[in-house]
Amino acid sequence: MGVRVCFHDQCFDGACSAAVFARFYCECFNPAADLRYHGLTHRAGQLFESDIFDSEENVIVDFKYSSSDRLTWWFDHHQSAFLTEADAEHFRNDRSGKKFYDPDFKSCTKLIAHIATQQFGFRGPNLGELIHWADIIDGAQYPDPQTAVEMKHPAMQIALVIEGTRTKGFVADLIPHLTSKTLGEIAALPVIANAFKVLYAHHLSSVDLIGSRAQLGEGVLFFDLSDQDSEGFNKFIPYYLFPAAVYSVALSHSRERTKIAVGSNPWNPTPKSANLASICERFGGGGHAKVAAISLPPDDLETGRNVARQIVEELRGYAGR
Ligand SMILES: [Mn+2]
Repeated sequence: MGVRVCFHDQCFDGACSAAVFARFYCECFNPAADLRYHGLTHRAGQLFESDIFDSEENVIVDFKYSSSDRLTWWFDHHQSAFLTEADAEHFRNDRSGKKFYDPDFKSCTKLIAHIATQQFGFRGPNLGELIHWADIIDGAQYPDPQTAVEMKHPAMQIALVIEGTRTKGFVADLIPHLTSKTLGEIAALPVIANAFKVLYAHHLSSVDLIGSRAQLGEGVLFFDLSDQDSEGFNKFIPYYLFPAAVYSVALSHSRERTKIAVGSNPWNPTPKSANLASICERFGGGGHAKVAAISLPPDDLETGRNVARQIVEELRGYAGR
């Protein structure tokens, strides 16, 4: 019996969702199922290749809905789970009892475990650690900035490798390990440990760089990395280095865009009344109330600097209140 499990690629929660679904399916439906994993990424135009749902069971976890009649299982928790209103309508009319959506869950991994346990009697021994960490990482629910930035826990090391490895099929090949090993055992696999070493060294250099560039004034941290071609940095570094920061504004630049990333410090108890999404929307960006961003064309670096400066000024008004 072929089971095609499509999951959100290069995402710790996506990989863990596929692993928990696999365990659920084997325990509750068919222990001899032939599971094949396929990573999905967001891209312009057609989201799913036409021949992707080619098995007896076709599953999507932690990724957008498809109205294909070949799709047999679906789990997601993203705010934007439906590409069109027609897809949302198709989902609302589904009577299969095998498609589930709940945006209140911090991780799709926990959503699958919850539904499988409540509705199908799934027991899933030894999956607690995986579910716990998927929920922390995907929901950014770290107890402190050290956990997020020092990456001492195996879950954080695996997550860095999953997010930072571009090799096609890499995460799909990792999922059988996630179904059967502890996170400590997986982090110790040479394929993970070696990749982690390289990515962690890069991470440490961005910690140093942000530390040397950032300026904190009236609760707002600003740093400019636009000369670096390094758009990707761990977004908790600012608060790890500067616990007194309430808000952070970062300017970065890559071949694709000039970016202004605006965030707030989840560990600083100062009340945060600024809505960062609304602020960024005024400059053509968007996001969430607590973290948002603006992307400009790569050539608009001067505009980017200006916008960043204006936002820093505005946030100083909020942080001081
Ligand atoms: Mn997710």
